[in-house]
Amino acid sequence: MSVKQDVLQYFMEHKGEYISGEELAVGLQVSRSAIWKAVKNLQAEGHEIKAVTNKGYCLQSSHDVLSESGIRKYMSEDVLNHVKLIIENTVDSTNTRLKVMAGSGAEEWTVMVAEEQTAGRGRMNRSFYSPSRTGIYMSILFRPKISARESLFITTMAAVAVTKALENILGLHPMIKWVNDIYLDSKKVCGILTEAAINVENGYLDYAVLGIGINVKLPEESFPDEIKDIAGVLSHGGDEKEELRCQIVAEVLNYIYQYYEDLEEHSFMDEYISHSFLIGKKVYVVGNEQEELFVKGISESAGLIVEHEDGRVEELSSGEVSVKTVIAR
Ligand code: BT5
Repeated sequence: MSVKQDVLQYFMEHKGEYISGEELAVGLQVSRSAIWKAVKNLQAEGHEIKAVTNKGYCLQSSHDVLSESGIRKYMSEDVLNHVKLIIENTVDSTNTRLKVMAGSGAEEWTVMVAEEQTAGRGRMNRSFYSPSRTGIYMSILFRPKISARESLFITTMAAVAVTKALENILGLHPMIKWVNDIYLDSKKVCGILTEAAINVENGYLDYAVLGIGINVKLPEESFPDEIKDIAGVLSHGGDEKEELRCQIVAEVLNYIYQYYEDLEEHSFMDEYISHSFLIGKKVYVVGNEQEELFVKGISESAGLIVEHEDGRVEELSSGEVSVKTVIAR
């Protein structure tokens, strides 16, 4: 661990107490100036650390900052060794930023996490509301040797990773709404957007940028009218877990790393299907609200298997259609 991480750890163990620079230096066996530098860096990351003459430093009790040291603490060894983590305060869109970086040769496993997005994007030019400090907006750069068709499995892999991470950390039971949304209590708490560039010479991807947006807490001003009936959050405050957002980012990366290793095996598809929100429900295709379709299942190629009113069974491809659940009408 770095001095910065050690100092943060020490603060966490003595939360609310004043600790002198000297005590820290002796306790961690580093120089006073190293402590001073670490504290400055932690403050710059957004940790609220109060410094009072003759008393020392004190980590204020409530903080949930997305920091590199906070996230790294919860990463598996493999992820720690591979990820290049970039933390930003405000960006237009982490996907947009990472796509630009990908075009200039950024390495696989470059990960950008932001506190806020001013132009967060969903599929088909829809927007993703990304207010400051209450959500997680993260993107990961991959350079897999797969075809465009296979890139769909980056999205399904991520959906399972988010679901498993939320189960592990918060004991929640989120469901996956085909193909890229995560639902909790019938509200959307997470959206996933995978964007890719194809190498036209060999038909493989040049890169893929996987973007994940999660509503962790209710935004200060609540959700805007357009989405207030759709959007949900993971936590309604109260007894909140320490460093919740950092833990979620790290755990999502831990699962993605594991699944990505055998992306072509689609080993996560069983979990994807067993967490399906739509199977057994009635849906309609956006743009054709007249016909109700019954969802029979999800195929191995991640298509939605639906039964038409006349009994005809069809497999819908996520690239072509969006579906919505039928609310009793
Ligand atoms: C998505 O698209 O849900 C994909 C969202 C991906 C967001 C991440 S954040 C990091 C990375 N950087 C980006 O710029 N994007 C990615 P889609 O399935 O098309 O859903 C979009 C629709 O979800 C909108 O039209 C709204 O109806 C709804 N929506 C928008 N913001 C939401 C929010 N915060 N929570 C829940 N629903 C939302």
